[in-house]
Formats: sequence, structure tokens, C-alpha cells
Amino acid sequence: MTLKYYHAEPLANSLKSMLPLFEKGLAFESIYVNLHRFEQHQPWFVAINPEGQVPVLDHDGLIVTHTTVINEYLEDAFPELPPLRPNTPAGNARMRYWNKFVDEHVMNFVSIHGWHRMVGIIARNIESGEFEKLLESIPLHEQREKWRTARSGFSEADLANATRKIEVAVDKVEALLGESEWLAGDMYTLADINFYSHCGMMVERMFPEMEIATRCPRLVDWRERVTARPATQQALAMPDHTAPGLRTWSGAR
Ligand SMILES: N[C@@H](CCC(=O)N[C@@H](CS)C(=O)NCC(=O)O)C(=O)O
Repeated sequence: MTLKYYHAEPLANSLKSMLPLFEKGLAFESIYVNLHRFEQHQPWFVAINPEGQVPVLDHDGLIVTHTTVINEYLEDAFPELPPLRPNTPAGNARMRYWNKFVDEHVMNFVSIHGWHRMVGIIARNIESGEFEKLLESIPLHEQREKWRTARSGFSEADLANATRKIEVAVDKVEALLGESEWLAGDMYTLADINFYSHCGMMVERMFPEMEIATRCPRLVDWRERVTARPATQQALAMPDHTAPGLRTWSGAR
């Protein structure tokens, strides 16, 4: 049995499917895809994932993409390993509710701020002819538009709306953590992994003005519990190839 994991730095989507691999103690071959050199758009990688995005899981030649799908796939493929899913109808429904919430109402909005601060700098450093050529190699229409917007700059209205969505999300999670220890109940699940990877681990650093420590003390306690897990420590110790100047918005390192 071989598992290959194509990923970038341990942050956001790349972190999200790496955490279950470490939680389950699965041996995997790590294949680093350098997003700063646009390797995700190069023919060798697009041959693996036609959408030109990381991460990708290759399980004995079966290619699985999209982090929420990858993470549930690992639960289904390795049922004998420590579960990250409640595996009761009610528990799974609750976990999936929070996964859907993070995928639809959190991920893209944190991403807008990340792209504004980081990818924008990269995109503006590319000379315009070369930039147009780069856009042509991006398979997904939405990603092409995102790169274009990152270069010209996201509008104040889009940034403000993204901030509002993130505020709603952190307040919602804070309220939930008053009722249960973890997002889907009394066990650590893929829902915790999802919110941590996309928001929980970096929200304080990215948005100091939200004063998360006083606004969301339960979220901070939860974040520390997730960070302290041995699997999280293993994932966060994976190499960071990002140039030091671009590291300001990224995770808890
Ligand atoms: N829905 C996808 C999103 C994947 C995604 O947005 N990946 C980002 C990295 S966090 C990426 O590959 N960005 C580079 C690009 O799109 O050019 C998933 O859950 O895996």
C-alpha cells in the first residue's frame, strides 16, 4: 500500500488533509508542490490534478482531490485506524454541518485576506506579459480571476465583507464551544481539523484588531488543545519554503 500526498506549506488546505494522515499514523510520501513557482499549474502536476490545485492524495494510484473529500476518504479507507468521525448518524451530521460551514462560509473569506496580503505581492512582482502567460496556464476559471484580482488588489468592499464573515464564524464557534468540547461534540473530528486549518490557527495573527483573546477565550483554549496534539506538531514541523518576508500571515510557527 502506498500513499503519496502532494501539498504545499502546512497551512490551509495542505494542512487540512495532512493532519488526518498524522493522526492516523499513516506512512506517506510527501511531495512538495511549490506554489510560489506555480508548480501547481505545470503539466506534470495538472496531469495528476486537472484543476491545478493542492493538496492531492494518491492511494495506490487512486487520485483523490478536495480536502473534505480526502479526509472522509481516509476515514472510509482505513476504518481500523483511530477515527476522526463520530460514526453515528447524528454525530456525522453535526460534523458535516461544520465542515460545510467552514468550506462555504470561512475558507474563501480567510483566503481573500491571505491572497490580498501574500499572493498580491507575488502577482504584482510579475511583469505583465509574463503574468498573462501565467494566467493562461491556470486551469480553473475562478482561480484565474482570483490571480487577476490579487494583482490589481481586492476591493475594500470585498475585504470588509470577508472580515465580517470571519467575525460571524469566530463568534459562532465561540458560542458552540460553550456547549461542547469539540465542534462536533465530545470527540476531536474532521470539523475541528477544518476550522483549525483555515481559521483557528491564524485568526489572531491575521486579525489582531478582532482581539480574539478577549472576544473568544474558548476558541483560544480550543486552538491550543489542537496545536498541542502530537499530530498537529508533526504537521506544523513540515518544511516551510515560503520566503521569510511572506510568512507574516501564515500559521502558528
Ligand atoms: N476545494 C479545494 C481547494 C484547494 C485550494 O484552494 N488549494 C490552494 C492551496 S490552499 C491552491 O492550490 N492554490 C494555488 C492555486 O489555485 O493556484 C480543496 O479543498 O482541496
